[in-house]
Amino acid sequence: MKSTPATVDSLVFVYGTLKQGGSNHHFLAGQTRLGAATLRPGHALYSLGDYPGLVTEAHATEAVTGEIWRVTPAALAGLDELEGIEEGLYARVPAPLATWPDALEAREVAAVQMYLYLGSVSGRPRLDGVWPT
Ligand code: PCA
Repeated sequence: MKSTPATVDSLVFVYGTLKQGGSNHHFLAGQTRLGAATLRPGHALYSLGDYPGLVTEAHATEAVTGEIWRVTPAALAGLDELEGIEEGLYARVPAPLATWPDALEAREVAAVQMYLYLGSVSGRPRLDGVWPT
């Protein structure tokens, strides 16, 4: 599945290896960190080994934590490649935020996206909404 190519900068909520201090953070080199954020309930984070997977889970009550970044179209393309969007490993979808940085305008909050894991998390360790960096 192909995602729509961006022509302007995008806002991305990162919760895993892309976070500051994370193993894939260099993919965000030169991009702008706007601050910390949390997701609304209904999402759960699982460890898949070297990286986490975020899935929707109706009854999950924990707040998954992450960071909001403003990224160029070129950087976004690199992230999509890393996350295996075309292979269907993750999908880039709207991020339903519970809290966000002050720097974000209301209309920007609605535009934030995140990488949702599309594989199975059966038997994987469930984290409490935080991927350690
Ligand atoms: N990288 C993306 C999704 C999972 C991962 O490890 C992120 O940090 O948001």
